[in-house]
Amino acid sequence: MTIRPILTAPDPRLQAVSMDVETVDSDIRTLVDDMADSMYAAEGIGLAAIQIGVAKRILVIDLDQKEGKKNPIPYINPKITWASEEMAVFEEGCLSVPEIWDDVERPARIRCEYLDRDGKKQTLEADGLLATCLQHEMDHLNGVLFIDHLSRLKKNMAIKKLTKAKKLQAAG
Ligand code: K2U
Ligand code: ZN
Repeated sequence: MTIRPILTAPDPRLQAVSMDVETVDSDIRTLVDDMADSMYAAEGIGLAAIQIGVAKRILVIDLDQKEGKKNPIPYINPKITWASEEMAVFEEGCLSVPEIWDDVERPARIRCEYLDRDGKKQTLEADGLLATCLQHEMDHLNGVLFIDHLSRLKKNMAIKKLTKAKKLQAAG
């Protein structure tokens, strides 16, 4: 059980493009477990490895958290192979963009390929919150935050608020 600190914007490390995992081995499985521990500690439902400073193309998502039941699903080297023309809007937040929430429009349904924790190839068709969360997390793997999808004005306001919060946090 290792809870690792979650990077918060503004932080240049969150803009890194993460690298594919070559081999799904025990080190990768330990990283996946640490990601899940860190996500639960922050009361999130999804987390990308870059959010704990590791530039590998790995996500963990758990939409089923009920009464302490945990079912963290790892997605290693995830790729979107199809996205619907139909769009959906969700109010998004992010553990790396604290205290900011806003509507983001994304494809309503996606098809995704990924490796599971045994390195086995899986395919998935997702809609609803899972489709949104997968796309949000896969943005992280390309150094993109949900605020990058907002208007210039809203994004600049968000960065100003995040920068001020970081300065106050550093001042103690
Ligand atoms: O990257 C993240 O932090 C993942 C989000 C999951 C998510 C974002 C957008 C749409 C669907 C899911 C967090 O794990 S959950 C949202 C959140 C944000 C701040 C604090 C607590 C929870
Ligand atoms: Zn996020």
